[in-house]
Amino acid sequence: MLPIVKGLLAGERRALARAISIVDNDEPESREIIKQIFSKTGNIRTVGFTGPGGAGKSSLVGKLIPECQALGFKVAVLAVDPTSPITGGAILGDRVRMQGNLGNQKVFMRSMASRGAMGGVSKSLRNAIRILDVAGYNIVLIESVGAGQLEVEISKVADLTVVVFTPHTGDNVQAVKAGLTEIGDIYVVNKADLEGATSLYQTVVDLIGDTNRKPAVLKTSAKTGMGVDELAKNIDKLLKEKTINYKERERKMLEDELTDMILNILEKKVSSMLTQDRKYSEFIDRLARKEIDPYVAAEELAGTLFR
Ligand SMILES: Nc1nc2c(ncn2[C@@H]2O[C@H](COP(=O)(O)OP(=O)(O)O)[C@@H](O)[C@H]2O)c(=O)[nH]1
Ligand SMILES: [Mg+2]
Repeated sequence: MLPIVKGLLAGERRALARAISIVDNDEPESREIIKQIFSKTGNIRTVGFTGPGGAGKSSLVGKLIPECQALGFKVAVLAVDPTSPITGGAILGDRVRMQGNLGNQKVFMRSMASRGAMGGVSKSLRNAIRILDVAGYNIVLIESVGAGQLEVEISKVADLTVVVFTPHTGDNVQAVKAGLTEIGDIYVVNKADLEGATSLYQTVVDLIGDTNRKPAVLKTSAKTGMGVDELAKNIDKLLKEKTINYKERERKMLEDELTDMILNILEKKVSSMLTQDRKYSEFIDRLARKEIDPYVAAEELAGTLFR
């Protein structure tokens, strides 16, 4: 067994931080670490937090940490920001710690950059979650700092997704509609201490709360703490409900992961085959001379690759 894996199983923080760096940077050792821990995984639960920047995700996660700990969870927090060159907690350092977690020794917090190939975020995250799992954590709160594709990638690895809105992020109805109506298991209108929160809450209930899925819609204030305990209870309840079918869910997640990994391998293989194939540049020449069209060129080339 690798010393770092021994450290992980013993719950050593340095081993944990190092192991997460290794998978985040996709270092060669990741493969051996995952190989040695994989059979021991499957116990941790994951909650993703998404929503516009400034909605209060970090502040809310900061307040949720002690609430989740009070419910008996051993809590870890991951912030994912592929646009930031900084790793190791700098992004989280600000808000989460400010929310009274500075002396909270039990929580593990970490930022991940996960730049690189498409699917890179999901890959690093899946492996970081496994590492936290064998290190004894049983819930991980994942904050997505970016938007769009990142939200989709995080929802692929999260058991539950919490979407956070706030009355002060521009056109609210647009924000509510913009692709976030499908992914949330819980919707939160944060900054309930500010004006406009009640009307936004009503908007969200009208647009989302009444759909077939009937997701919970809650009001919180990360500033005053109002509603945070309710949010923690809802998360706990939903995780318990989903745990009933957990093996099924895990199977689906593993299927997604396997597909991602195979596509990744094939993409690399095909790129290198193409660049080495003389026919490839011939076809490009013929395309440039307009002797053939792109459909014919692509089909013929693909045909020769997979003969
Ligand atoms: N008034 C008020 N301000 C809040 C609340 N939650 C967060 N904020 C403030 O909103 C800003 C953005 O919060 P942050 O947690 O960094 O948002 P994130 O970008 O979604 O992570 C900060 O200045 C917070 O102090 C809240 O419930 N009420
Ligand atoms: Mg944040």
